[in-house]
Amino acid sequence: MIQCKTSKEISGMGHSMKRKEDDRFVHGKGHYVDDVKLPGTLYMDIVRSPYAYAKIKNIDTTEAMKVPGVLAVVTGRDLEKYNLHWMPTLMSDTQMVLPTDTVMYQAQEVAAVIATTKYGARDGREAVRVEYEPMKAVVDPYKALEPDAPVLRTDKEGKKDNHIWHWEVGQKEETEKIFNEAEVVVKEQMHIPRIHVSSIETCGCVADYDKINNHLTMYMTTQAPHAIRTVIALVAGHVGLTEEKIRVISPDIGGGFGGKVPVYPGYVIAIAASFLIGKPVKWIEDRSENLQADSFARDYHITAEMAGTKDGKILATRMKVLADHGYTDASANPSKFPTGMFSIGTGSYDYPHAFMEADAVYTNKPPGGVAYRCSFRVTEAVHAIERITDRYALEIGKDPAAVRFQNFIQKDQFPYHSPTGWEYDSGDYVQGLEKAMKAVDYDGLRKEQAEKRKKGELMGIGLSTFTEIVGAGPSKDFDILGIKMFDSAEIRVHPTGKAIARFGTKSQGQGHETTYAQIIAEELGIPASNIQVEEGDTDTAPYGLGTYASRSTPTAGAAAAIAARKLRDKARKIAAYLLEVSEDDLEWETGKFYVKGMKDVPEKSKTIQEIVFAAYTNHPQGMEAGFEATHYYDPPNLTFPSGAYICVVDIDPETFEIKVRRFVAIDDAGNIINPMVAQGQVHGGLTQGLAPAMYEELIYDEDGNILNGTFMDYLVPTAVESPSWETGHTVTPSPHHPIGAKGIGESPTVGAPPAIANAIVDALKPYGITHLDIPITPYKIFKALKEKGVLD
Ligand code: MCN
Ligand code: CUN
Repeated sequence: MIQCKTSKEISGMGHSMKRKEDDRFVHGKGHYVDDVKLPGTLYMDIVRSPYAYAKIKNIDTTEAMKVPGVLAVVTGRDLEKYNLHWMPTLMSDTQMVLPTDTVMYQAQEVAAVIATTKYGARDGREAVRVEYEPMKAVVDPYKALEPDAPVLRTDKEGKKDNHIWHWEVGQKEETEKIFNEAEVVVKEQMHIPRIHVSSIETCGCVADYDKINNHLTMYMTTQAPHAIRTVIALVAGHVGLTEEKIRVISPDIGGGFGGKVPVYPGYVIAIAASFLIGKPVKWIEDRSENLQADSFARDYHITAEMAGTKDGKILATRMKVLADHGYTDASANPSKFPTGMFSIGTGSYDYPHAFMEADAVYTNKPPGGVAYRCSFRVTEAVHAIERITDRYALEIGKDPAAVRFQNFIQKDQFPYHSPTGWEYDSGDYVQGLEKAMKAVDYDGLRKEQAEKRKKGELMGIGLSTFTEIVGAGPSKDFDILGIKMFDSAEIRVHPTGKAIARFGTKSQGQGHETTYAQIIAEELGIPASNIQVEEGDTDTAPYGLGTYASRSTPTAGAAAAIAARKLRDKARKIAAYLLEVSEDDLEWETGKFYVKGMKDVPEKSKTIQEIVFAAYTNHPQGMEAGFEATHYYDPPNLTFPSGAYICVVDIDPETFEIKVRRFVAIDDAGNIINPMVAQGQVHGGLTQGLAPAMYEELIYDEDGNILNGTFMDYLVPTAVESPSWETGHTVTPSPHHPIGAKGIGESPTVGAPPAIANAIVDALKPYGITHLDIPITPYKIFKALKEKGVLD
C-alpha cells in the first residue's frame, strides 16, 4: 500500500487522482497540431523516392505547377541556394533536408509541393516527374562493412567505408581471461528488430513566418520544444531566424514514444516554404509516410556471451554489437553516448567483469535509432542480458529463477558500481522476484509444465528481472548537441492561492498536467486541482530538454519539488512576520505553518493561501513581493528503476499459435506520484513490449524496399492481442531524488520482450531450441522445429 501524506482534497503524492487532461480528451476538445487553423494556410505534401538508392537525373515540375492551387514545388536545388539542403542530426552527423543529386532510402523526401489546399498539394505531388537512375542498395549491415561495399556517404570528404563509429566499455583483457578459463561459456547471436512507434497521431507542423516582424511560430508535434528551437536557430540563424525570433509551440500530442524527438526534413521544408512565401504552411504526414520514413527504433545485431561456473555463478559477459543506423546517424542519444545507455547491459547481476563494444554502420535505410520506449537503448541491453542469462541457466541445467537469485546485486550493495561504470542508486531485486513468483505460483507452474511436457504439450515460463537507467542526466556527462540535460520548473502562485506551473518537458499522453500538480500539492498543500500545468510553449516555459528516456519525473519532477520548497521557505518567512514569531518557532504541516505546540489554535497558524495572499497584499517590507520560484534541476545521478516480470505461454502444438496465458509485472519506480497513472504507463508499455516480441518488425528486401510499409502488413497489437496484464510493485526510493521517485514510462517496454521470448524458448526446451529472434511468430517456431528434425 502506498501511504499518502495529504488528504484526497489536496491530492499530493500517492493519490490516484483522475487525470485532469482527460476531460479535454474524452470530450474531443484536445488541441492537436492538425487543429491549428490559421488564415491563409498553405498545405505541403512530399514527393518521396520509390528507390532505396538512386541518382536523381531530373525533377520535372511542369505538370505539377499546372494542378489547380499549386503554388510552388521545392527541390533540394532550391534549398541549396539558401544553404538549407542539409541539416545537423542530434548525433552530430548530417542529414539531407532535400537531396540535390542522390536519394539514400526508400520513401526519402525528394521534393515538396505547396498548394492552397491539402488535396491540391497531394495532386501536385502525384504530378511531379522525377527521373531516377537506380543503384545497387546496401541493405545488410554486415555486407555494408565488407571491403568491396559501395561507399554510401560520398558527401563526406575522404570517407572510404560505411563505418560510422566504434565504441567500447569495460575490461577487455580481464573479461577475455575469464572467458578463456571459465567452466561454462554460452553464446547467442541475436537481432533486435527494426521497429516503429506508430503513434496514433503522425508527425506534422504548421510553420507560420511573419515577414513584417521577422518572427516564426512553429506549431509542431515535438517532445523537445526548446531543443528544437535551438536546432532551428542553428540551421536558419544565417538567414536571420535567430533564437529570440522563433517560438515553438507543441500542442497536445497523440503519442510520441520517442518518434517525436528528431527534427524531420518536413519541418525544415515547411519553415523554408513559409519563410519564402510569407504564409503559414501546414504539413501533416500520412500513416504510410510515418511508418516508412520516420525515425525507427532498435536494429541492433548482438553477439552476447556469458561465462560462469557449473553451479550458476556468473563471472563475466561480453557483447558485440553491429548497429544499423540507416544512411545517417540521427538517433537522439546524449552526445557522449553513441550507444545510449546500452552499457547498463550487465543488468541486475553482480559480477566483476564485462566488456561491450559496438560498431555503427550506414545502410540504405531510413535514419533513426532511438525511439519506442527504449530508455536510450536499454531495451536492447536488457534483451541481451536477460536472454543470455536464461541461455546460461539452460546450459547448466538450473532453473532460471535460481540463477537469478544466485547472482542478484543484494539490497545492501547499493550504491552499486557496475563493471561498465554506472552507479546504481537503489533496488531490492530479491523482493521483486519473490513477489512476482508468488503472484504466479511459480512452483505450481513448473509442476504443471512437467506434467504437460510428458504429454507433449508446449507450455513455457519466462522471466525478466531487469534494471533500467533513466533520468538523464547529470550535466557533467549528459548533453545533446552541447546543451546540458537538466530540466526545469517554474511555479507562480496567484494572490488567491491558485497556481500555474510551467515545465521544460512535454507530455505526449503521460499525464503531466496531473502528476506535476500532485508533486507541487504535496510540497505546498495547494490542492492539485488548483494547479494549472503548462508545457510546450518556448515563449513561456523555462528552458528544458524535453520528455524522453523517462526523464520527466527524475528531472523536471525533481525541479518541481525543489521550486516548491523554495516557495515554502518564503512562506515560512511571511508566516513568521504575520504571526509575529521567529521562523524557528514555526512548524509545517501540509498546507499551513503553525506556532510550535499550538497546532490546534486557529489564530496561531497561517494557511498557505493566507500566506500567498499576504505576499501580494501585506508582505514584510524589504522582502520581494509576489510568490513565484523557478528551479533548473541538474540531477546528481540517474535513477535505476527495476522490474521482475514473469510470462506464461501456451503454444498450440499444431498451429504454433502463441497464447500469453499470464503476465505478471512487478515494477519498482521508487515512490509513486499517481498509482493509477503509473499503472496505466505499465499497461501501455507492456503492450508495446509484446509488440516487438511477437508482432512488429520493419522488413526490407535486398533492394531496400520496405515490405510492410502499411498497417495491412505491419502488425501493431491492440487490446485484442494483449493479455490481461497483472501488475504490482515494490518501492525502493531513489536516495538522491528529492521525492524519491524514479521514472517508469519505459520500464515495461524494456522488460517485457525478454520475458516473452524466454517463455517461448522455455516451452520449446525439450526440442533443443536455445534461442529465437524476436518477433517470435508461429512460422518461426515451425521453422525452428523443422530444422531440429522434430517435424517431418
Ligand atoms: N509517474 C509516477 N510515479 C513515478 C514515476 C512516474 O506517477 N515514480 C508518472 C509521472 O508522473 C508521469 C508518468 O508516470 O505522469 C511517466 O513518467 P516518467 O516515467 O517520468 O516518464 P516521462 O513522463 O518522461 O515520459 C516519457 C516516457 C517515454 S520516454 C516514452 S517513449 C513513452 C512513455 O513515457 N511515451 C509515451 N509513456 C508514454 N505514454 C503515452 N501515453 N504516450 C507516449 O507517447
Ligand atoms: Cu527511447 S523512446 Mo522515449 O525515450 O521518448
